[in-house]
Amino acid sequence: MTDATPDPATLNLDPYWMPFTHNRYFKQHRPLDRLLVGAEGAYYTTSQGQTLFDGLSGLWCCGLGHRDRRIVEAVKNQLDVADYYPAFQVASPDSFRLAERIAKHAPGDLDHVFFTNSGSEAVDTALKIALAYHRLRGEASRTRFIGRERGYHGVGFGGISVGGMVANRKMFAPAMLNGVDHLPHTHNLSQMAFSQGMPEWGAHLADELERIVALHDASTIAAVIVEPMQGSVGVIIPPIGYLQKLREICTKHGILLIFDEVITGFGRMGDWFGAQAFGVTPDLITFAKGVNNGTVPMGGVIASKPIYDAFMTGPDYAVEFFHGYTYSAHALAVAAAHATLDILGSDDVPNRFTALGTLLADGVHSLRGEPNVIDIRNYAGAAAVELAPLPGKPGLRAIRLFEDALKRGLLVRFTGDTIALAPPVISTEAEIHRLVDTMREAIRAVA
Ligand code: PXG
Ligand code: PLP
Repeated sequence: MTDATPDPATLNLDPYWMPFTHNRYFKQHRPLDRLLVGAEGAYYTTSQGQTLFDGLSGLWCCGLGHRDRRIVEAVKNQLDVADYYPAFQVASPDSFRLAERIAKHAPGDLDHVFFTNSGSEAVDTALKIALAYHRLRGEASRTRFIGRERGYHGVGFGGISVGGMVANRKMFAPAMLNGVDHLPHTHNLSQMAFSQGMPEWGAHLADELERIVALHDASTIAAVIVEPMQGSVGVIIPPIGYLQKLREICTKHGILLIFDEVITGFGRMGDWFGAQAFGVTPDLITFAKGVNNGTVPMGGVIASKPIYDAFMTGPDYAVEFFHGYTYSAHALAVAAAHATLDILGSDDVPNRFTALGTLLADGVHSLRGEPNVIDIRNYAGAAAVELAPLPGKPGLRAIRLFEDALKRGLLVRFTGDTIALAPPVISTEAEIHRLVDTMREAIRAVA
């Protein structure tokens, strides 16, 4: 806190409309331990001077930990050179180089990168690319998107239409994209509770796509969009063989497969992308968050060569894709991304997430048998502990756990009654043990 920072105790909380937050509760309770004033390594500092272990790497975005000097220097140096370059009709060499580097690590023939500023924008961009692609190829009837129950694809109108989190959609039903259908989600406690890694049960749920295709006819479907691992809804790991089946069915029917890798991209799954971790190559990948460790807003879409090529028609002086953002490939975001990719490579980050995942898995699965724990899930650098809801009050037990854990110096994320964990890759073995011990204490405290 600098001298110019107002005293948190008298701070006016009212004008800031907080995103995805219970504003009235927050502002009435004035939780000073939830006012963050600093970040370093795997920890935040609160306005009360307490340190909090960062159990979700920010909101899944700071996987390398906070303020790695190499990223900090890169952004500072960029500011000494240029603050902003327009993105339309001009670009910096660094933007071209960044696209080349990201394409190099993308799976298969995904080799062209379109930059956005968030995951939500990346999703809307990918959906627009899919629609335009089919139209350019003379298949303008392919307009439907297939999402998945419990999916999270951000908060744009496209993203909530294909998304499957009911609270995010119900208010906006009249403004949804037309013709969207949804695959069933793959979370089934009676079949897969306490699975370690990928559940063995559930690949057959991908066959639902055949039913949906038969219902609507393939000629009306543009794309299927799924998160390889569902993050926001509480870490739902794909069943063995499930994503492969989706791929086969999409290919068979000429439907594009979009992997929304906003959470799974850039190391968290133990590989550069979830696509490689799970061994399935989509046609489009959306990314954000980890691309520059959450340092400056950035997202994007990686498109396969055939998709990019389909746009490259018409007179060569004409714009091929009428889409873009003022801040696409923002100079500071690009600088942070180059430094992040350097670290991902030089520090062997994807493999270290696999190693961290082993520690995390051993730790979280030891919570089995603690009060009200009804499921534990994990894959590489992500894990979740699901609690039985309090009767008639879904979500309240997790809120209580969240608040109890904060008092013990641990910041986690809850969704429904599930606690999600995704610590930074720099976490030590002792820190992971401490994370699990704190979870155990908090679970017992709210029992
Ligand atoms: N797609 C996926 C798969 C995401 O996880 C988005 C799109 C949207 O990205 P933006 O940058 O527009 O927020 C996301 C974002 C959580 C949590 O607690 C997850 C996200 C965002 C905030 C919190 O799990 N995912
Ligand atoms: N609204 C207005 C009036 C604008 O002029 C612009 C961009 O020029 C936008 C919205 C879109 O903003 P962005 O490019 O940051 O998404």
